[in-house]
Amino acid sequence: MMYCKKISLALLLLVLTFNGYSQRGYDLWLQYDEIEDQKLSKEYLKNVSGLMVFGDSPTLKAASNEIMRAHQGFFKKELKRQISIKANSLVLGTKEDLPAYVLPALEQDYSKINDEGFLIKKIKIGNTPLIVITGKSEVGVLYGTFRFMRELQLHNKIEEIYIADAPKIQKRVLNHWDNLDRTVERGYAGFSIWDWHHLPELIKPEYMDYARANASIGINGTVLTNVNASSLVLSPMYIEKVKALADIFRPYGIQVYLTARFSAPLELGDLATADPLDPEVRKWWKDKADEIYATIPDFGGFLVKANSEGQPGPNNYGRSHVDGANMLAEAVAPHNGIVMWRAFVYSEHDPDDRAKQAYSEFVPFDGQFRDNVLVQVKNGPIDFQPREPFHPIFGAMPNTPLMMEFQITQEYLGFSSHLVFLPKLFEEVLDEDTFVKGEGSTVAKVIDGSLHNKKLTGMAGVANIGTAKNWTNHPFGQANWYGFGRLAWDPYLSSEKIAEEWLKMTFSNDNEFVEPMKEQMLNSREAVVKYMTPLGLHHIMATGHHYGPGPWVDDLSRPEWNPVYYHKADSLGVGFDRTATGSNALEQYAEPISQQYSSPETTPEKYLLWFHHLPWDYEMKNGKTLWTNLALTHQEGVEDVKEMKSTWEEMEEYVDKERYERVSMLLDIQLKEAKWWRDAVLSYFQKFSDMELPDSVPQPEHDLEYYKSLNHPYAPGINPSWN
Ligand code: BDP
Repeated sequence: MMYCKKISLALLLLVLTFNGYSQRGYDLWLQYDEIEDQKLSKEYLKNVSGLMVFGDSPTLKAASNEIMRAHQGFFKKELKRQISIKANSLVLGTKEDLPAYVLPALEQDYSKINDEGFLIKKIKIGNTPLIVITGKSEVGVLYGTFRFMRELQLHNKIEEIYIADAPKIQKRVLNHWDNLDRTVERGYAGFSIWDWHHLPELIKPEYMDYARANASIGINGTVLTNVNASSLVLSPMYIEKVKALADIFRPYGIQVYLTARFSAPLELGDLATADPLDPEVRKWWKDKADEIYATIPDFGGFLVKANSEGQPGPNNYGRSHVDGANMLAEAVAPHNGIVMWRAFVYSEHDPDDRAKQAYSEFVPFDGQFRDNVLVQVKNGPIDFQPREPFHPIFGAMPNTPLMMEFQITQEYLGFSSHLVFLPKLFEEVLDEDTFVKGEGSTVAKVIDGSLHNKKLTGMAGVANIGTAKNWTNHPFGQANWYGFGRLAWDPYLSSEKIAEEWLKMTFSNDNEFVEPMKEQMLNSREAVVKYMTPLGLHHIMATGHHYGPGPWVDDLSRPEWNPVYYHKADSLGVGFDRTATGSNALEQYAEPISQQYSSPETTPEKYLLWFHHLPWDYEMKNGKTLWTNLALTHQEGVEDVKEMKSTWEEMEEYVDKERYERVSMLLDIQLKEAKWWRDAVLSYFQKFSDMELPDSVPQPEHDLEYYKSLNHPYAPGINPSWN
């Protein structure tokens, strides 16, 4: 009997421990860990003795529930709810709902924020000190609440707290490339979190936690379905399911959007055409929009991938992107909906450089889209590479609202196995100068609308979320979700600040942990560029799944699907000549970029082979040849991963066992794969350069044939319809 009890106790402990650990991963950056510093915790408790909420809408309930939960975590005791304001109350409410006697202390401040913004302010009413969290809307109050808790998580002082903050970008949207069968295109964290089969009845707690996490960083929209879309999601049965999700997300300020398959009128509507100028087709979309809005009144609108990679679109009927986008925009306009029309287009029938095609096709349409259309442009002109120059469209469509599309899922950056802190990449793109209106015309200013005075603005991130217990599989993948949200809120934030916040909120406030790990995170993006595609190389991943190196691939049906198209290596050299002697993609950039990058000597070396085809013995700035630099940089990438690993090994005491071990194992994979990249790419290019590796670069472990023979048919993230 005793023995049985012991076993069950041990089992219980095991279960509890296991749950405890998994819970840490599941809770993302909303850990609300106990504040152990007594002085600090006393100061907080002195300033927040109870909670007084004005208003009882679901959004304010969500805000107060979150505070209660956080307070419990920070101080291991419940926060008292009050029915009237007392000294040191934490007061929540919109401008409209706060009692009149509080407003004079805030009046000046409201002018500093927009409708989604918030104020957190320590005020005194007579002798009564209060901290007020307010905004012009309920969701503003919710954002302020999350911000207040972040201040506590970061152990910042609140004694004299004053924060006025508001999002600089309007549509801050996750794009889920989730299919209705729950596979996720380019998803590396399990299956889709949308359990379509059980919706609308079964509401999973994950839906709510997803909404909390997004609201905590200000994300206010989610496109539930893949850009390679199924029209079925627009059928009545699915609209009911979408409604169930919209109902859960609404209190958190999150609108749902769907991808619209352009041929839906044929597939669902029994029409003979999907021609956007056909009156019946236009009516079909209008009716469809009305039907959706009747069920989901705050539906956000549509995201569309048209005439790209085999998807149907207006070109099928001899019509343009403008015809297609405007037709859909007209259908959703009466309901305040928007259309996010993607500029990710290139064609196998166009012999021109793929990097030029989207610009060539879209720029002539500048100013012709309806005002509820955002043209959604990927950060670079090819496709979410470890490094690309910014997309030239950002400097060329001043009369069109342009939406940034980043990829949070790491399709070309090591899937969910590699630690790569993407805000560093995002920041690099946002800080680039397009020069469209002279110096200082940064991509960030195009996106936030300030450069061209645009009302409608947006940023999209292709989600890295799945059914993995910790959402993203790699614990550090969460930082990319977090960082995307933070930059969508404020595209001028530094990646350093984001890394620091995230580390403190997710793991530990201890500087001995935060400082070295922050440095590793900030280096991690450059590391992946170095071991995969240094010096401007791009798209040399194995094809299809994009897992691992494949610079040798040359046998795919479309020329621009083959890596050899991008590096153009031969015995004379390597790189894509995009200057006037080559494809002249460079002319799509404004002066002085087009001038500066036209010569290899004045091109930043990080973009060298993006714009130039250069001899293997070309002398670079450090006096060494291109070949030697290529080899050394790959090696540096490997060394960087080793350093990441050894830094992490010193962090064991700051991290729970499960997350510690998971990251350790993933770093082992990353190191193995970084070496694989170095060895495979260098053995392949050596065939052309015919030059020796520098001494400090180890000889590849295997010959080129070995690397070519590696085959990964079941690498994750592939759309099953491609098989
Ligand atoms: C590429 C992906 C492909 C997507 C496409 C897109 O390989 O799966 O469908 O982009 O963005 O990066 O439409």
